[in-house]
Amino acid sequence: MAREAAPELKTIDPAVAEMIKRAEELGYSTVFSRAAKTPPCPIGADGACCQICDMGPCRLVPTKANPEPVGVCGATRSTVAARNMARHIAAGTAAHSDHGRDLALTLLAVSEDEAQGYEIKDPDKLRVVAGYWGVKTEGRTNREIARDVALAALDDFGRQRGEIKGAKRAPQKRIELWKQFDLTPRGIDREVVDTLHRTHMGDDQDAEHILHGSLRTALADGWGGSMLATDFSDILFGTPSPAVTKVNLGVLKDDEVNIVVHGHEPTLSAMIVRVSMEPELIEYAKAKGATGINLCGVCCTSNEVLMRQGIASAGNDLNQEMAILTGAVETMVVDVQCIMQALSDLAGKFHTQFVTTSPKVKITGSTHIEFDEHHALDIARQIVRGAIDNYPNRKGQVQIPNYLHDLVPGFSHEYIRYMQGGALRGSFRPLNDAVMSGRLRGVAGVVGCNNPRVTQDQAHYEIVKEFLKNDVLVVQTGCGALANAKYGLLVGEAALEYAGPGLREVCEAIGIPPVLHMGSCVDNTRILTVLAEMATEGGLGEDISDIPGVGIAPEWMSEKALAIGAYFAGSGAYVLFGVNSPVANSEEVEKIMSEGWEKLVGGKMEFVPDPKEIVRRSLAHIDAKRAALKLPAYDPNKYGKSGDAKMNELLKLPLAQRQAALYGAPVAAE
Ligand code: MSK
Repeated sequence: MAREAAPELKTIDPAVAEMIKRAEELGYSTVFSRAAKTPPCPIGADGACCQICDMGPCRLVPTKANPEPVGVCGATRSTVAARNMARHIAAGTAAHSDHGRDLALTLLAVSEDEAQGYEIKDPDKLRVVAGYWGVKTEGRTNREIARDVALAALDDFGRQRGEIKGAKRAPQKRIELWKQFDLTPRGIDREVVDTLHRTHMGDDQDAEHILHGSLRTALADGWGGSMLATDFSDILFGTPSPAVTKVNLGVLKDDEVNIVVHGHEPTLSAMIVRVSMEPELIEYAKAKGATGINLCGVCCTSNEVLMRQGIASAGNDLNQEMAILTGAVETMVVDVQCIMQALSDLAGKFHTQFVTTSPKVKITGSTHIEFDEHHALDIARQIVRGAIDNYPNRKGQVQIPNYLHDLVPGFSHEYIRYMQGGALRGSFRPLNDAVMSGRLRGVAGVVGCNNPRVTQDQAHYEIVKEFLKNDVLVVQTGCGALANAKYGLLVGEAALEYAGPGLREVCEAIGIPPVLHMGSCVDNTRILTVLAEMATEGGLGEDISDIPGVGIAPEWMSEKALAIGAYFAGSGAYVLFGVNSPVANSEEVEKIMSEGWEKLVGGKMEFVPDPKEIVRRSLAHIDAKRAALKLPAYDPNKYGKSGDAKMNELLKLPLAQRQAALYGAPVAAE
């Protein structure tokens, strides 16, 4: 299928639109202009290109004369599409899991008192997590426990025999199903290597078998590397709970030293947050003519400090260049993943210092200040001081788009449990009851990236609004969460404006937004945990595949998104991807990932470019799951007559009628 170069309408974000215009006026390129100039390769886009050996690359594009082309070795379209997909999933799993490994190493360093500035922020979570890893807690110090937990986690990466520990956190029925079909991940690194090996030239050539292996690799991400990344981040930096903060380019300040953190890891960014509040550094900034230090983020490093420290966000993935285009960013500090190479060149056109920090990531033209957890505070101070020194170097006019919105991030699964009954009686019972009664039609996770091949944020926004109207409670992570935060969907008031009557009652009763921000893209594991809790709570079947719910990545672009989609499918969820199908060249592969996986594991993965069709299929799936559970069919008119909605109606009545409605009779005046 031919793909568009880029949409006419590049974004629905007015702040980004303003910066695109500025870039055009200045003659600078952006991701949008490059997307327009560089149409996607029609062969690669459909998964039709095989590059795994030097007899090719082979282009397996069917023609009238040759409807079933094969590669030089005889590889079919299905083998090639499946192999490409499996390699994407392995790369996504590697990225997430290596992030998890770094956090395990930081936890180990903290336990040995070798990590400058770090501490165990959530000892309660440490003890809960210790239970998952079989580490004894009684009579032991936090450090002793942390050491054993970190070492146990590191063992899971290199495990050669047995199973990863995280897989035991799935519902029992799922654990048995994985065992039956040989899908339980063994070691995290082992599964990545297994996929890379089996997709080497001359190995696995059965599309179904290749994809089966990739499913196990993806599960090693979801229930392994990503899950421990989330857990260890919470232990080290605090388990998120709701707080009000702000999002979009308007968070930049024209009279302060602006530092933007970008990438994925919380390790260095948490230290930058800390030192940017140090009085000596604030005084130093004032001495350079600024009124203070303004820290904000983009992408998922932003999500990490947004949900824990309430640090404002300059936006999602396609906002990264836009922040620099304001001319107001002194320093952009990046760690790993989703960092565009173009940032380096663009930063050079302004005064912005572009700082890479990961030992794995150097970008030509950047300043490299390598991060090392043993000297984290010193490194953070060096970066902040450098930004302050750069403040007097601003060139040209600063132009900060005046757009920003409140949001409420921080809905960890622990908080979601707590908000349904408090510290002592917290459970997932009220959520399950709301779905069972039909007050909530179902639940949806809308996650993932931006992609300039489609209008920025539009699919995220349109799909989520439709879900809310249809009483579907939405949880979001990553750039999807930041997208809808920009348009005001992640605040309590959004329930009044966008939610259907049943969902609105739930939001009013608990006091939550209709869209819950659950963290960064590695934190999709929090959604897995919620689904596992719902499945074991009772009333919605016994497995994740029974729950009336869906997962959507409407504007995906990253290999990590494919790994996430595959681990949700392997856990029993129906997952829909927008934009395009990277396996479009093989109907057989599309069928294996949808019908085949559904038969095998109860979950499936489909690629559906049209957002309206995504909503239609999602609601049909939710209703079918409701019917299978013998729950009442969803009725949009059944609820909405209680709570604030009811009070608002009553307030319109004359006093006597209102009292009669409330108390059965008018109340006599004293
Ligand atoms: S940052 S992986 S663009 S969500 Fe996590 Fe955003 Fe996707 Fe990167």
